[in-house]
Amino acid sequence: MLRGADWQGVRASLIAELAATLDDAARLRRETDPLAPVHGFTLEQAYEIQRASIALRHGRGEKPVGVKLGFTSRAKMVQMGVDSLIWGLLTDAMLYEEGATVPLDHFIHPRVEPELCFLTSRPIARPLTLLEAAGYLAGVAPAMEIIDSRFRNFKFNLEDVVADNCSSAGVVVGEFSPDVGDLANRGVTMRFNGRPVAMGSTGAILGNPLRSVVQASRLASAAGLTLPAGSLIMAGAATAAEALAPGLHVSVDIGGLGRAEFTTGGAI
Ligand code: OOG
Ligand code: MG
Repeated sequence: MLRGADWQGVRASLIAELAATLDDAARLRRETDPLAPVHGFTLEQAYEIQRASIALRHGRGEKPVGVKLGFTSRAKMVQMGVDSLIWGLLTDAMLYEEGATVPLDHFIHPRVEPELCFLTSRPIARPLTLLEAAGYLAGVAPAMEIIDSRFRNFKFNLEDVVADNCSSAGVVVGEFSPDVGDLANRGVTMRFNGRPVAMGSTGAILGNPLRSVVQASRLASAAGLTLPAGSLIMAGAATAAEALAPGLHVSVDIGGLGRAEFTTGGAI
């Protein structure tokens, strides 16, 4: 029988192994089968796998740039069949220049979704209230997230998507505006080659996307992390995601905040 210390060792090596599986899948653009149903890890362990996979990226020189929230809107929960708010960690390798070409051969089966991106002005080291949140922000920008689940056919349960760093793959951020006070009902339109493919309101994000900052502060504090000044917080998608294909001009317009855009290049 394994004693306590041995169990710890077995568990730690399984977490490292699953983190490497997901990291390889992302690096080599190779889908993997679901892991949670086979290995039966908990949500807490899923976050440990996520941390371990991000540590592999940091080991290759990638730098932390902020966090992303997932499933902050009904539209996303319904599309993916997962109904809990989740969060993942962003690195500089995931930043794609706004207005530029995003090579699709970096991904397995990429999708894009319209978001808002916050920029923090002060370190966040404790849970914030909604009233406090604006005081910790330097600005907000129209943004899009490119998600690319490492799981076959983009199918996963809650534990698997958390272990997979919440499908994080790319972030495109437009120009920051300093006015973060009144974001609860701005129109959101995402277009492919000028044709609207997703429309909604920023209110779809937790009723008010500033709540994503509150949630990020809570989640980071609970995990013992401080978000440094200058961190990005991706608020979560306002609408369902759309599959990307080569040769698209992709844009998002957010009322009063302007536009973010990119084109897709290369084959998937
Ligand atoms: C998981 C990530 C969800 C969002 O904005 O809700 C997410 C996924 O849909 O693959 O990023
Ligand atoms: Mg997202």
